[in-house]
Amino acid sequence: PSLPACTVIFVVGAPGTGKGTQCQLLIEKYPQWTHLSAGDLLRAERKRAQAAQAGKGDGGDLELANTIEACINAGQLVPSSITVRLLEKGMTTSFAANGATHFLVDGFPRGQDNIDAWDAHMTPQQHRVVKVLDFTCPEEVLVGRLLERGKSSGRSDDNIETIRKRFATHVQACKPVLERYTNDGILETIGSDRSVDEIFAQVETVVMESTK
Ligand code: UP5
Ligand code: MG
Repeated sequence: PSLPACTVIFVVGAPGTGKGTQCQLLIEKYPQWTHLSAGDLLRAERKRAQAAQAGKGDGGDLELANTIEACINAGQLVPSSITVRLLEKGMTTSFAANGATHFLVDGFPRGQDNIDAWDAHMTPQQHRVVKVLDFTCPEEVLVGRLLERGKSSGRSDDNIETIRKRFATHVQACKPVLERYTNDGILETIGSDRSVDEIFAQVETVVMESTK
């Protein structure tokens, strides 16, 4: 089935600012929201295609998997067409499975090219972006969090070299995103050098206000 009118909140900010953590807390408390992490979708797509190549999965495109792998390991952005396709598929699948119409899109958009691809594929009527949460935190705090997580995350980009590249990409690409949604009047900056609970109290308030 095609998607009805949906409500979208983008959750952006540097690596390690707690995008995933806060989205997870929000969906636990408010099950009408669905969490779609662009990074998780890309990692799942990579895995699916790699498994298919090894003869275990249900099909997949090795070239696609290699592109995703190379970009993630270099801390660079995956081509927008791939990411937007996965997000659209994620929304459609969630709607078909459980009627989901409220989406927290985590880790996207990360640059002008992402915005352009979203605007080209999605219609404002059907995919209404009501808020953009921008998490901010000093980089040295984030490096500490990511190195700690890297001990157990299994993520190929949680090492100091790639972490540095992820920050460089973020700094270089994020400006037009913040400008665009500031102009649209929907940007909310959320200081993330605080406890998870303190941040969540603000996130929760903003999300509730924006969907009243
Ligand atoms: N933690 C969380 N909150 C804390 C707090 N308040 N105090 C102390 N610790 C806190 O948190 C990170 C760690 O910090 C965890 O251990 C957590 O417990 C702790 P998390 O919630 O995971 O932060 P998050 O912001 O989600 O960090 P993540 O590493 O996922 O952010 P990235 O933006 O780097 O990762 P993402 O998965 O979005 O993207 C990965 C790569 O995919 C990108 O580099 C890029 O190559 C590619 N990508 C695209 O190309 N396009 C996209 O649109 C998306 C991704
Ligand atoms: Mg994340």
